[in-house]
Amino acid sequence: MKERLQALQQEALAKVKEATTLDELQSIRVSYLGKKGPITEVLRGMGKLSPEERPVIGELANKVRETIANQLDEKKQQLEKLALDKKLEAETIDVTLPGRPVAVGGPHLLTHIVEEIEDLFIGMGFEVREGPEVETDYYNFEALNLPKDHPARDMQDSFYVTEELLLRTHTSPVQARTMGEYKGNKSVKMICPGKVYRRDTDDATHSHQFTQVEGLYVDKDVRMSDLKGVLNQFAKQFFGEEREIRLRPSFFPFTEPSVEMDISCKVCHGEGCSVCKGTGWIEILGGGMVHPRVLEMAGYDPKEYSGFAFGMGPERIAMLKYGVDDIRHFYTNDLRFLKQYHKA
Ligand code: 2U9
Repeated sequence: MKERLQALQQEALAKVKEATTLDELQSIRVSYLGKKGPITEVLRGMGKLSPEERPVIGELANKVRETIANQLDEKKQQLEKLALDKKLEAETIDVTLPGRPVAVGGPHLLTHIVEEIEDLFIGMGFEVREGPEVETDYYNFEALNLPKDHPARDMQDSFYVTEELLLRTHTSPVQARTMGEYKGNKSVKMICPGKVYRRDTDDATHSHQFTQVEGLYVDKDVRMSDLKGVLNQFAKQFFGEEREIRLRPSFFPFTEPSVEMDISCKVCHGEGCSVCKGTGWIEILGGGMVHPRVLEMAGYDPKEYSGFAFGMGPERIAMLKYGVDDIRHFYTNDLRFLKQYHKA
């Protein structure tokens, strides 16, 4: 019995040594250590042994089983490691290969323009505020001195959502809301950039959707000269120190008096050319002193407070600065156009 067990151990260990796959190992395990294997058979036949032989053979059989099991485990680990090494080697990544370029987008030209305008006004102490694009009739019109019968309220000019709600036609309601929030006893110095909507037939200079940046400064003793100073500073910083400005009288329902501002033509410096249509000047924005009724409606006493406001269209500004000839380029998403303004 002893010899048989030793022979089985030798035989099994030789097979383990020679095995080259995990499957082979598993079949060795089953055939030597399984329920129907020779060692189990030896243990089952122990009853036939003499009481002296039984513990000796029992101990040896267990030792043989343990030795074979240990060798199987060790070999299994070796084979697994070998398989892993082989896999890792096969899957090696060549980190020196050049990567595939990822197409990266960039901010839209209008984003650059609006951010540049924001930076200049932040530098002059203005805060930037935003508001809803779907507005109430009250904030879009009423609070801005555009009563029910005003021609600008014609259904033709606005996109209505309901009788009382519409897509804002300017960003002025953001300023009316801010004044309301400040409850008539705090100065307001803000700009509000954002999208606005008007029912219009699109062509090279008109769009049913465009961008505005409006500004408002309300405080005690704000004058027209403050408006001129701020806008002059803006024009020179944005378009260049050499540019001159001029104000012309105009009309807006929410400002009185109202003005339009021109900058000197950079091509002819005021002489007159095709860019400025012979006038030497190019219109860039409108503004004026906030109408006393607008102040009053927002809760500010016009005897105590005064203010200036202005508004500009970043598309028009971008068209002037970069010579863009059609406002539709801003919305048709032609990458050939957009990519020209991606900053490195
Ligand atoms: C409040 C009071 C007054 C905003 C103003 C303009 C003049 C103006 C146009 C420029 C080109 C609109 O984008 S555009 O078509 N805007 O000329 N905007 S004064 O006046 C306000 C705003 C808010 C409470």
